Amino acid sequence: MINGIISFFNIYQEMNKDVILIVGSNGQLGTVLTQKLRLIYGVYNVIASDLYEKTGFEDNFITLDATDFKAIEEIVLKKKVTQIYHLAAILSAKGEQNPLGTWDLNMKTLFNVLEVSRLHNVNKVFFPSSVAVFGNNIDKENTLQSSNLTPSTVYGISKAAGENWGNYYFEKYGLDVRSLRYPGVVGYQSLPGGGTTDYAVDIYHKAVNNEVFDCFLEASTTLPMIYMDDAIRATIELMEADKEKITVRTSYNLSGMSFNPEQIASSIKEHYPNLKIAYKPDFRQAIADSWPKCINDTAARNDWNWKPQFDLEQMTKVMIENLK
Ligand code: AKB
Repeated sequence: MINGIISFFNIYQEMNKDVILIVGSNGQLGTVLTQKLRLIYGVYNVIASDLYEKTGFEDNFITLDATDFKAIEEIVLKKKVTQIYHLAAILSAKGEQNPLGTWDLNMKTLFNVLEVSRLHNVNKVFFPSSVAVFGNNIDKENTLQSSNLTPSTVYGISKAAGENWGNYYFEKYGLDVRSLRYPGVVGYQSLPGGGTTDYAVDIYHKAVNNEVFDCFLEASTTLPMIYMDDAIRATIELMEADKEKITVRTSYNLSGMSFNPEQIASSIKEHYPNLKIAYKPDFRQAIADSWPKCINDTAARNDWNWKPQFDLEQMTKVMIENLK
């Protein structure tokens, strides 16, 4: 009798649980998203994958090169994957060192994920886009959802194209692709790599280690940013929203806060008054200058009730508490 109840429970659980594959789980967002999704769906149902295994993250991990279609297909079939979060990409600053290689990698991995999902009935796909899809010809103070997309980097071009491919797969094949245009993400749990907004994470590490911070942007360069908890919550809220509520099938503008290097430094100086900054703008200045300062995310707020919770002061407090 008890065995019968247990096996009924197991079958019930099997039938109702999504199996999620995270492609690019070692990255800044992937590291934290994997942990959060595992709290909701369980470790067994959230498969982490990346090019190499990271110490401390070996549970339910598969080594995966996402440029290899067959390798993704094999995991999806073997593990009966129902959702894919495709996080692997080369970011804005690093991408400019190798434009064609960046285009190849960002697009090939996306096509592989979309095609495998279409062929093998994956229910939902998440594709991260970015404020990098915008370029110089927009209103930078209140960048609307419908603003022109004229990106200044190959990363931005690949994200703008990716958004349109997501929309195409939805319109043509009914594949439920969902996407957010992330601002710069700031968190203590993981390090970004190769982005233009990375300075806003690095500055906290330098402050708590009492080191001078060399800032590659000018003091007055305002950019849209978001605290990690808000970024993760937005991602999960979008993915769990009812399908009929999703009216934007390219990618939703997403806003958290906006600040410049001088403002983040002042908020850190409340805790570390001796923080020293040397401003040494490099090629990343031109990238930052082409991006919005402040994002209008009315569509996300209206469609699935998005609301950020962290401002600069609160973010600085949590960052310092966790890093020091
Ligand atoms: C970058 O700086 O490239 C990323 C982004 C804003 O997409 N953090």
